[in-house]
Amino acid sequence: MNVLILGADGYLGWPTALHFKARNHNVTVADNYLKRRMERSIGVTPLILPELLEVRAKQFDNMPCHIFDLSKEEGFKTLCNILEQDRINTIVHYAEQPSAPFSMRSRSAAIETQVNNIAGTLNLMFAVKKVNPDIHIIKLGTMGEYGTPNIDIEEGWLDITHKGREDKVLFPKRPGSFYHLSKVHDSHNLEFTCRIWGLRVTDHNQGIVYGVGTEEGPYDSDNRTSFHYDETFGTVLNRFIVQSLLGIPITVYGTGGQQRGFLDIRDTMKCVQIAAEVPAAPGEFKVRNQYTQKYCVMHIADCVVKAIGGKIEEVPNPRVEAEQHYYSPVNDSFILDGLTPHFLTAGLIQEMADAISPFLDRVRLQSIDPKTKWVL
Ligand code: USQ
Repeated sequence: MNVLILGADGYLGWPTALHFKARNHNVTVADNYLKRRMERSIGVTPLILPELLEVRAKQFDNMPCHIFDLSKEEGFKTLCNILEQDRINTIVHYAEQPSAPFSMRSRSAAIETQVNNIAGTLNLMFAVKKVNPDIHIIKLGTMGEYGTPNIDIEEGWLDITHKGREDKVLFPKRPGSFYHLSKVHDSHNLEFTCRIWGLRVTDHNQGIVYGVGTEEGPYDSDNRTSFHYDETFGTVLNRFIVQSLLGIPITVYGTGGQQRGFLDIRDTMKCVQIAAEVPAAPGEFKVRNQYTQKYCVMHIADCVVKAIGGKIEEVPNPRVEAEQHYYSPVNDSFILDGLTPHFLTAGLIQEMADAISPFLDRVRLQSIDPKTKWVL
C-alpha cells in the first residue's frame, strides 16, 4: 500500500507510520503542528515530547513528510499534489483537534475545533474525489459520538422499524462536547460522500487509548510516543497514573460511574492495519467500534491504586455527563477480523508508570487540576 498518515505528529500518528513501515508499505506523513501550538497557547507540555515530525521522519528512512494545514485552501492543493505524486491508495486521517475539554474552554476554542476538524475532513473528501475516488479513507472517529444511550450501541448503523416500516439509519448520536460533535459532523459528511460520490470510507469509533509503547516504538526508545497528563489533553488513565506517582489525589470526576470504552495503543495499531487490509467497498461507509474493554472511571482509579498506590478523591464533575447509565456498545467487527486484544493489567499500569517516572520533574502541577467547566 501507499499510505498517507494525516496527523502523524500526534500520539497515534507516529506509531501508525512506524507500524505500516514495518509491514513494508510506503508511508508518507503529514501534520500542521496544530496540537503543539494549542498546547503552547494554554501553557501545557506533554510529559514525553517527541522531536518534531520532520526530524523523526528524516531520521527514519527519510520518510516523505509534509507540513501543511489541511483545513485551509492551500492545504487542499497540497493534499491533491501528495495524493498524485505518491500514488496514495490508503489515507489514515488523525489530523484533528482531539480534546473535549479544549473544545469546551470558550467560544473561540469551540469554533477552532470544529472549523479545523470539519473543514479538514471536507478538504480531504474533495481531494480524494478529485484525484482518485478509489482511495480508501480510514477516519478516526470516537466512541463519544454515540454518548451514553439507554440502548445497545451498534457499529454505526441501526436497523429500525417505525410505524410498521423498516429502514437502516446512522445510529443516533448524542455526544458530550463540541469536540465529539465535530466527529459526528465528520461522520455525516463522510457517509454523504460515500452515498453521493461512491467514496470508500472506514470510520473508527475509537474509545480511550492507553499505553506508551508499541512494537515498533517501545517506551524506552526514541520512537516512543507522547504522553499527556494535563486537564486538557491528558486522558483519564494517564492522569491517574501521574497523580498516583506524585502522591496527589486521583481526581475522579463526580461519583466515577461514567462508563467508557478503552483500548491499548498496540490494539489501535492492529485495528488500523485490519481496516486497511479489509477496506470499505466503493460507496460503502463502514463503521467499526474500536475498543476492547469497558470500565467505569472509578474502576480505572481502583486499578491504579491497586497497581501502584494512591488516594482517590471524588471531585465536583466539571463536565455535564451521566454518572450512572446503561452502556453496551457492540465491538465485534475488529475481533471477527482478527484483533486479539491486550487487556489492561496491573503489570501494564506499572510499565506505564516506569516509562514516565524519569520525566516526573517536568510536571506542572497547575495544569493537573480540572478547570475547564462545561457550563461557562
Ligand atoms: N475523568 C475523570 N477524571 C479525570 C479526567 C477524566 O473522572 O481526571 C473522566 C471524565 O469525566 C470522563 C472520562 O473520565 O467521564 C473520560 O475522560 P477523558 O478525558 O479520558 O476522555 P474524553 O474526554 O472522553 O476524550 C478522550 C480523548 C478523545 C477520544 C475519546 C474517546 O481525548 O480524543 O475521542 O477519549 S471516547 O471517550 O470514547 O469518546
